This record gives sequence, structure tokens and C-alpha cells, in this order.
Amino acid sequence: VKLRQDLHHALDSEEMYLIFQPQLFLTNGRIYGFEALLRWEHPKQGYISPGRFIPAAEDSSMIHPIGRWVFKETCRLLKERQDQGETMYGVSVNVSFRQFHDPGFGPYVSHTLTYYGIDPGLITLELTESATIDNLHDLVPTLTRWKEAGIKLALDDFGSGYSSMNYIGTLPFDLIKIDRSFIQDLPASYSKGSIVRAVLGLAHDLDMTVVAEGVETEEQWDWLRAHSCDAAQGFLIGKGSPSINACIQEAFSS
Ligand code: G
Ligand code: G
Ligand code: NA
Ligand code: MN
Repeated sequence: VKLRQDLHHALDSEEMYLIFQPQLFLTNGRIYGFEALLRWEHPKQGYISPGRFIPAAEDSSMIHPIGRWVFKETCRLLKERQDQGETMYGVSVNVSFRQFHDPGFGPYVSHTLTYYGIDPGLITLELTESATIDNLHDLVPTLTRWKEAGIKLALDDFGSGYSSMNYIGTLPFDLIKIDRSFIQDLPASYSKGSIVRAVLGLAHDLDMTVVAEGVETEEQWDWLRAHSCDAAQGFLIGKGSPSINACIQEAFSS
């Protein structure tokens, strides 16, 4: 209850900020893009992980202003890079399925991109599920409009929790992010490897890109590269930083 109340003040009092975690192409080690991850430094409790506060935000309606802020802040930071003449990279932003209950969110995304003059092709929206969805078909019009605008769509944490084959069959995803739980036991686990190979086959058959999450070791990197996974993200490459440039330095320092 307290956490929920504190969420109300968190955005206004600038307790929340974004970090960017780098993703590299497995073929050539170049930058694929970045994932924006929300951070909350609570004035009394210190760091609170999104794993704790996102579910609380989803259970209240706080996910709506928080979700809008995350998208706007990402665009603001991209605009800053653009104005400084820096190289532009794609950035993915997490969107909770609960945010579709906010009918203004779709238009908000379009307006914000226009306001900051950001190429929609730079944006991937990562859809994350924390509960079952009754009617996936209801999401299709909004997702189709985003795609028509040039925004890419990712299915996050694939294989874990509630996200299932049903999602891939119904919604127009451009990429799949394989959950860390499948990657962490590679290359030792034959069964996890088998699942990852199957996901790669399925995704590539459907012309989808695959990003592996939670890559921590060289062995995992080599295995994923040998099995034609497209890109990797994880502590092996970098933990992430509020500054995209610092993030790039970290990614290439190892
Ligand atoms: O940040 P961390 O790596 O601890 O992420 C934990 C979980 O929180 C992940 O499932 C991630 O997708 C989610 N998450 C991180 N940032 C955001 C955000 O801005 N919005 C939503 N909805 N989820 C987020
Ligand atoms: O839920 P989602 O997968 O979107 O969020 C990623 C979460 O995993 C974040 O909490 C992030 O800090 C964390 N994370 C990112 N890379 C790694 C990694 O290589 N290992 C571990 N253990 N956690 C990671
Ligand atoms: Na995510
Ligand atoms: Mn994820």
C-alpha cells in the first residue's frame, strides 16, 4: 500500500530515471541497439527494482503516467543526441500490456515522436506480460497503427510466464526476446538449448529477429552465434548506464 502511494510522488520528485543497456549483433559485434530500463531511487528505501514496483504500478493505475513518462523521456534523450549530431541507434522501450487500458497511449506515442522529431524506425516497443490477456485481438488495431508508422514490436521475456505461442500467432511482432532463464543454463543444458534452437527456427521462419537476454559468458555468446541468434544483451556486454555514450564505451571495453 505504501509503495503504491510513493509511486504517485516518484515521477514528480524526479526519483525515477532511465538506464540504457546495450545490445550487440552476434555476427559482427556491432551495436544493435539499447533497451531503456526504468530505475527508482526511493528517498528512504533506496533502490527499488522494477520487478517490485512495476507490478504495483500495474495493479494501480500508476502504470499509465509512468509508461508515458518512460516513452517521453526516451524520446527526449534521443532528441538530445540528435541535436548534438551523435550517431543514432535504435532504442527499445518496455510497455506493459496493462497500458492498453489507457486509450490515449497509442496517440501519445505518435504525438511524442512528432513533437521531438524522432524517426519512428528508431523505436521498438517491448511488450511484457504479467497476467493473461483475455482478448489479444483487441490489441491488433493499436499495434497495426504503430507498425504502419514504422515502429517495431518485440515480444519480451519469451518462454517465461504468460507469453506463449498464441501471442506470436495473433500479434504482429518484429522480434522476440528470449528470456534470461533459457540463456543462463547454456551451453550445458541440452533441454534449454533445444528450446532456444526451436525458438530461433520458429522466429526466423516467420522473419522475426531474435535477441537473447541475460548473456553473461563468452560460452553463451559463442553458442548463440553458432546457432544464428541475431543479437545479444546482458552483463557480458554491459549492465547499462544513464548515458548512451558511457554505455557504448563499456560495451567495447571488454
Ligand atoms: O530493470 P530490470 O532489469 O531489473 O527489469 C526488471 C523487469 O522490469 C523486466 O521485466 C523489465 O522488462 C521491466 N521493466 C524495466 N523497465 C520497465 C519499464 O519502463 N516499463 C515496464 N513496463 N517494465 C519495465
Ligand atoms: O524483464 P526484462 O528481461 O525486460 O529485464 C531485464 C532484467 O534483467 C533487468 O532487471 C536487468 O537489469 C537484468 N539483466 C540484464 N542483463 C542481465 C544479465 O546478463 N544477467 C542477469 N542476471 N540479469 C540481467
Ligand atoms: Na524488457
Ligand atoms: Mn526482457
